[in-house]
Amino acid sequence: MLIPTRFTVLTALLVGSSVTAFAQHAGHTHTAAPTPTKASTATARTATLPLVAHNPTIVAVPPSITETSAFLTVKNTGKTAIKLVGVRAGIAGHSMFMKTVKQQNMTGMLPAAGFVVPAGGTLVMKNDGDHVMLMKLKRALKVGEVLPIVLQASDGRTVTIKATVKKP
Ligand SMILES: [Cu+2]
Repeated sequence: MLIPTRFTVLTALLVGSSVTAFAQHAGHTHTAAPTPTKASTATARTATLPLVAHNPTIVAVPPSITETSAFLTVKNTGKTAIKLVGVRAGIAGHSMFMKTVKQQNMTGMLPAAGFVVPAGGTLVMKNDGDHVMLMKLKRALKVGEVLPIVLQASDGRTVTIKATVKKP
């Protein structure tokens, strides 16, 4: 997949970066392994995806930074594969899936159309792999607060994940 030339993350994030091929962002700098916590998968309306989230985390960023990333592991407890095609969060004006790409000595991110969670399997979203980008944050994040992130599948089903803001 080619990087759209007018992709805003690129122009916003390449300032001050020595990497020119890919987007980079502050949310990717964390290396600490988060401790597992009990995950909540929230409110069923009509069709809730059979996804159980583990350790859903939104990376804390300073108030001057208006975008961050979110990481979590989701287990598909259903009998069919789930294709995640959308993500949204009330805290962010724009949310999207991204994947980490390594090329030669450069690491960066590219937009991802979606991720598949195999039946009975897990999808790991982490700082150096697939992840969620939360852009155009509407206010400063507070460490420890819990914010909902909605994942949507290709069949329209959704699940709301409650993610905790944590320092990198
Ligand atoms: Cu990213």
